[in-house]
Amino acid sequence: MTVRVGVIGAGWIGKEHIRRLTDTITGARVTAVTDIDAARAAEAAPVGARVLPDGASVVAADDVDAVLVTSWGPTHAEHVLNAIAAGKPVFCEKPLATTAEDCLKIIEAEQAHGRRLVQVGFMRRYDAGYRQMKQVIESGRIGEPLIVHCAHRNPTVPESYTSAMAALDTAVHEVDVLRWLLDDEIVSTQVVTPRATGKRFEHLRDPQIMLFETAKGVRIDLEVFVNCQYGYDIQCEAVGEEGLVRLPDPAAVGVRSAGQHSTEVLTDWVGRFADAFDTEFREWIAAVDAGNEPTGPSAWDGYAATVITSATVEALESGRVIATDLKPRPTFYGGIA
Ligand code: NAD
Ligand code: ISE
Repeated sequence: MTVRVGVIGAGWIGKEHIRRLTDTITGARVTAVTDIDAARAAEAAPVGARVLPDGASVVAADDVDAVLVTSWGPTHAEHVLNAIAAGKPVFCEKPLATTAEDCLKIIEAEQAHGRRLVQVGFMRRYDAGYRQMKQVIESGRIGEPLIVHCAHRNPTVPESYTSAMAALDTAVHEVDVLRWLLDDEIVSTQVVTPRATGKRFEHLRDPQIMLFETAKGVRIDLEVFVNCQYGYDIQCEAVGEEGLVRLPDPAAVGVRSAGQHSTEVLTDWVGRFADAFDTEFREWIAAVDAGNEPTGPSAWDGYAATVITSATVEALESGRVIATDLKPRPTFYGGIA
């Protein structure tokens, strides 16, 4: 069967995912697209797809089996709740919702429905390097993890990017992937700010060093540096009792030329995680097609990420260590991973 997908939000990543569902993944077809900018929706809609006036009409459409939400974060909760009410599987780009209250409404609605319908777009869980790291940690080869060192660097960000977005928009990926990698929960968060780079818009705190503590006592340091200039660079190294495991850099040829040996550094997340996005959608479409619950990041993971990143913003603004204060995890959502 072909899964017929309706897309809400035809901006940067909406277009990327429409292209992916149309040209890369088998078993899916985009049948409806909407955007508050109708011209953008028309431009992004593949041949044969209808342009609909709003998210509610996409969710309700008879030729839409599953919904993809790629609109702005503050609009996600409304679309996800509509999809749950219609009993349709919904893939929501991160964040699930911008407030803990809205995430909890989604969690309640999904539990009332009785089975999982929601998957959140934390694609790093589908990256081959992170998956290998998880296998090594679970095999026990490095012993119990004790410390994780991470860096999340973007070359530049636009003037609209705020200091809070370092946690809410950027570090949110590490928050999710580390909870999954360690099978552990983040219980406190703190931010320290080194000397600010001169290559930033004046209002922005950049770089930031985030310090997380997990329930098992693992300490995580994460450098978020969104004006690093040189490229898009994701680093992660877990140190255990008997060894360490490090995220591989993307494969790149070594070039020897003009007296130098060099390898390329990628410049954006689109290229760095292209394979992860493909795998993420392949697995999601396969689950929808088989009538199974999604196996990827759940509404609970989306809730946890929103609570932890919001606490990190509070930590930045107050200079204090902030407890993350998550609600007890419902059995409906199983274990951390
Ligand atoms: P964007 O601004 O390029 O696109 C968003 C689009 O949504 C715009 O075209 C806007 O007109 C439309 N829109 C907004 N509200 C709408 C609504 N209620 N109904 C229909 N359309 C609506 O933004 P983007 O970079 O594509 O980001 C979109 C989402 O994807 C964000 O939540 C962002 O955090 C997430 N994102 C995830 C990743 C990742 O690595 N997984 C990367 C980039 C963006
Ligand atoms: C963006 O929204 C993403 O999700 C990217 O993966 C991240 O690297 C970037 O910092 C965010 O702004």
